Parts: sequence; structure tokens; C-alpha cells
Amino acid sequence: MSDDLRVAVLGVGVMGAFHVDALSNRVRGAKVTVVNDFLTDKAAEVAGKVGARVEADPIAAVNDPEVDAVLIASSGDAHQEQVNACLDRGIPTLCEKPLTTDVSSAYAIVRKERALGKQLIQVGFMRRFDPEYAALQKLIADGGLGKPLMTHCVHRNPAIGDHFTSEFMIRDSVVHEVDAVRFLLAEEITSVEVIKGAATSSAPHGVHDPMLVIFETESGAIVTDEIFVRTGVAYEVRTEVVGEKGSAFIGLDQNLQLRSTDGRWGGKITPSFVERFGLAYDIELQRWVDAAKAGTIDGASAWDGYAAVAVCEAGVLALRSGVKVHVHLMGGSTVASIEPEEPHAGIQAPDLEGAWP
Ligand code: ISE
Repeated sequence: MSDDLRVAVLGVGVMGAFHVDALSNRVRGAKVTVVNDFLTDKAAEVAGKVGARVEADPIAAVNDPEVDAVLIASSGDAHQEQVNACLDRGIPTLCEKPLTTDVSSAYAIVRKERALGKQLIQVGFMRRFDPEYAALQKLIADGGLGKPLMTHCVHRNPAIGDHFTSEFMIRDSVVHEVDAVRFLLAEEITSVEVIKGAATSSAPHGVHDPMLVIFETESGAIVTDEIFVRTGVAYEVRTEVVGEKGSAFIGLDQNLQLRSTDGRWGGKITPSFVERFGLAYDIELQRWVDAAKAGTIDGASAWDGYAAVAVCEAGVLALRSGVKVHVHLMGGSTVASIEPEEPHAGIQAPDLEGAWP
């Protein structure tokens, strides 16, 4: 009898279909047995390629007797119910971000899992598995940069659908930097500020693309994140951490560098997240499968998922209010305090020109 982990995949859009392919062709020790999507034709197409069964009801898929673990890649608003069903069955679960779409339901999941006494929920923050991020995290943890003081992130996508409003950019794109920063610096984010500048003409009316998001962490370190999802150029994700003993940079996108006899030099840009993070996703899935078989997780936890939801919620509030918003994650009965700072009255500069004789 095979000891493959039998996985149900919920949601087979771009990401879910990518995971089904990885679990079936690149990851050892797993088999996709059940596929679910609200688009039944899509589910049938993906399931057909790997010999899986289609189950039209996601909760029935979670409870299917031929399922040992669940991978959730459905839309964010479906996660709360699906993750809770996985916890009710006590089954290992890899949930794509966001864990849920609001702070209290994310925190309820943290508490429910704690009550079960074992870690079952892993959140799909794949950057933790990217070899460059992992090397940077180790460098910082080993003290190689001394105390980190500043972190500068750039997150650019070549193009994106019109449903990517400014708020969605915070919840769906900036959420990656939120987790990456917590992972790299090993501390919580305590405030968020969003600066909106001139928008690119390809952004829909009213959408602030690009934006500059500024975080502070518990130790007072500052993090800047340029989020720009309609550059028209390439998939670019870069991070520089500046510490007391030096700085380190990842995401240089070197690829093949060519110098030719016609006097030109250059390389090839990275077109999408698949080329940039494909390997990270595969490593993430392999480690999740191995951990699930051992009855644990190996990656971002439910707490990490909750922290990311809370910081993004503060980010959305910062975007709406135009002021810095403080975040304080809670245990106990209070979920998280997310408070906007009092707006400053500003200063009135003296009119020096008018005062000139
Ligand atoms: C998308 O959901 C991702 O996960 C990509 O990695 C990110 O670059 C993009 O901005 C997100 O919207």
C-alpha cells in the first residue's frame, strides 16, 4: 500500500492548478486524490490530468475518506469556513494567504488550533522557502549584519487585473512583505503608514499604484515597501536589509548576463512569479508534505497568518485615513488593537517671499 499523503486541493485557479501539478509531478510522497472548484469544468480539467476525483462541495472534499491533508487555494473569502472544517476534522492544511479576510476570524483559528494541542495549519507564505530569503534570514539570525536598522523592499508586477484596487494591493501583494519582514527580522510589525503618490496612467481611476508603505517594528527598525503592480516591465521583488555591521541585498534578478561584440550588454528580465518563486513553491510543498506526514507543520503558522491579516487590516486603515496606524497583536480575548494616530495639524510656513522688502 502506498504511503503517499492523499491531498484534496480546494480552488484550482492559477495557484491551485500550479500546486496540483507540483504535488503530482515534482513533490515526493503526495498524491492529489480530490479536486474542488466552484467552476466545475475547471475542476474536471485539472483533476483529469492527474487522475483525481472532482468533489463539488469543498466541505465534503475536506471530509472525504480518501483525503489525509488539504491544500486551500480558493479565494480568500472562502478560507474561514474551509480552514475551520479542516480543524474540525483535525487534518493537516496548507492555506494560501490570506488565512482569512478579517482579524477576529483569523485569531479564532489560532485559538481553535491551540485548543486542539497540535499545529495543523500552515499558511502559504512561499518566500520563506526561496533560497535567497532563507540565506538572508540566516545571515541576520547569525548576527552577520549586526542589529538590522532599515529594510527596503520593492514589489513590482508587470500587469494585474482591474480588481486590484489600492486596498487589494495591500491585502494581496503587500501581505508578502509583511510576512517576509516578520520572518527576516523575527519581530512583530507595530505600525503602518501608506503614502500615495502620482498613479501610473494604466491604473484604473482612483487606484493608487504605486504606493509606498512604511512599517515600524518592535525594535524600532523602519521598513519601506514600494508596491507597484502595473509597471509594464517585469516581476521584480527585491529586499535590502541595512544593519549596524553592513547591508545585504536579494532579488537582483541576475539571470544570464550577456556581453556581445556589438557593444551591448544585458540580461533577461523575470516575467512572472513562476520564474521568480517557482522553486520556492516546490520546496514549500515538499516540506509541507513531509511535515504533514510527521504530524506537524514546517513554515508560516496560524499565528503568522493572523499577524499578517492584522497588519494588512491596519494598512487598509492607514490607506483610508492617511495617518499612521498602530498595531498591537493580542493573546487572550482581545484580538488586536489597530489604532489610527491623531492627525497632526501641520505647520503653517511663514510667507518669506511676501515678507521680503
Ligand atoms: C499575488 O497574489 C502573489 O501572490 C504574487 O506573488 C504577488 O507578486 C502579487 O502582487 C499578488 O497579488
